[in-house]
Amino acid sequence: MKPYTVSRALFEEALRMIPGGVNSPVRACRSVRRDPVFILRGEGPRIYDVDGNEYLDYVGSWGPMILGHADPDVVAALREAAGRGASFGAPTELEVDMARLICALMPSIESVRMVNSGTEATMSAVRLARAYTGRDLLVKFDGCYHGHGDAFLVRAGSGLATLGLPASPGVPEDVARNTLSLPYNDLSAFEGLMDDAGDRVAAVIVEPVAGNMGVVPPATGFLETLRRRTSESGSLLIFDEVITGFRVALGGAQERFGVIPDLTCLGKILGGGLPVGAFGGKREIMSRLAPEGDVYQAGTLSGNPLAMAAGLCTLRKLSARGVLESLESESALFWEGLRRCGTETGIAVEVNAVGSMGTLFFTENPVRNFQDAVSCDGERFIRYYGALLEQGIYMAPSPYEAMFVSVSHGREDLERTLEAVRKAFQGLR
Ligand code: KE4
Repeated sequence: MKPYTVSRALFEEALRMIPGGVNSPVRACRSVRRDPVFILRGEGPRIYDVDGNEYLDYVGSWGPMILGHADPDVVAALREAAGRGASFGAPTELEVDMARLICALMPSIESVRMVNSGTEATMSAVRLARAYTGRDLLVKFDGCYHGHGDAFLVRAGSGLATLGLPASPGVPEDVARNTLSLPYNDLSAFEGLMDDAGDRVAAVIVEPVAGNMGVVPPATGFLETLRRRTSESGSLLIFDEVITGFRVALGGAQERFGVIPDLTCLGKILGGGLPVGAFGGKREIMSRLAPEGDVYQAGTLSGNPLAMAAGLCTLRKLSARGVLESLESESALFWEGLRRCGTETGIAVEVNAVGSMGTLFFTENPVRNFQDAVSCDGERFIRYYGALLEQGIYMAPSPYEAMFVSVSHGREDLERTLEAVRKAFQGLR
């Protein structure tokens, strides 16, 4: 790799004006003890840093870039929309097109509201659930991350887990006390809580496939039990599909696993790389939202034409015959290849994956919840991360994130990555 001269100079200047030098904590690469590289551009599965280094990218902007970077059709759609004006603060046809497409792809969504981030989607969905049920308690699961809204910063995953922050200062006690967090996949803990307090629970929010403690699939019966007990208790089930939506199936995890939530939160892929989020569900619930109802939620740039144009183009390309199926089968070969790298080099690894999202854990035990994830070998991850980066493979700088295969990753890209992983593992022995 070429020296990171320009990245280092930019980071030094950024540190003087931006907290931690980054606009989102996990980008700072602190947990892997490196300074971040600054990215100049991307194309397909590749990104290029400001020092002229090339990388195969498995972060994909943390999920949105499922088609790969600078997809020509998405760029053309963006150019065309930008030429007509970036934002009007008034309804546009693109928003109707997007609502129609979301409702068609996810039939549990009869009505949907666009917002500008996954965090806005989840915090709005919880406010709506509390209003609709007249209850306050929120149930989440350890290691799941639903954005940085106050209600969610309790034993959360992603950046909080990466930085070892169990919660966050600034969240008032009387907010945190209304959020109960249980071990993911722990049916007895959940059943016990619902036995004791189910009639006070406004909503249960879950990543139907966890992606923020590393990837952890739902155990058999987990989602079904959440569905059954929330229905019985009059609580709402909220699927946070910000990562899984349009990835693990066009209709998200709810299509893949056949469990239907009351509300769904979306983001990432939905905007094709532009700032976007959405939440939706049964019309009876959504009709409580202003201006139809009395639950307030708003946003200057919600449904803005640029994000709609990029998102519509992305979803339409994903919906083309065979695209997701091919991504799924290529990804399955890749995850199997990662497991084989461990076997061939004698490095104990577990690879959890659903569709094109997956995580490699340095452990010889299954990883079924947050406690399992934090028990993995963090030092090995740090050495693995650095060895891959030096070989031009760009992974998430945290063991508590997903890696994403995109439509643009070719078989030879994946093979090259496996070769680099094999070399990295040899250096770990
Ligand atoms: P945003 O507010 O960052 O758009 O979305 C929050 C969010 C909600 N729900 C889930 C399941 C999510 O994964 C996220 C955000 N994901 C992280 C990475 N796993 C964003 C990366 C970052 O914080 O920089």
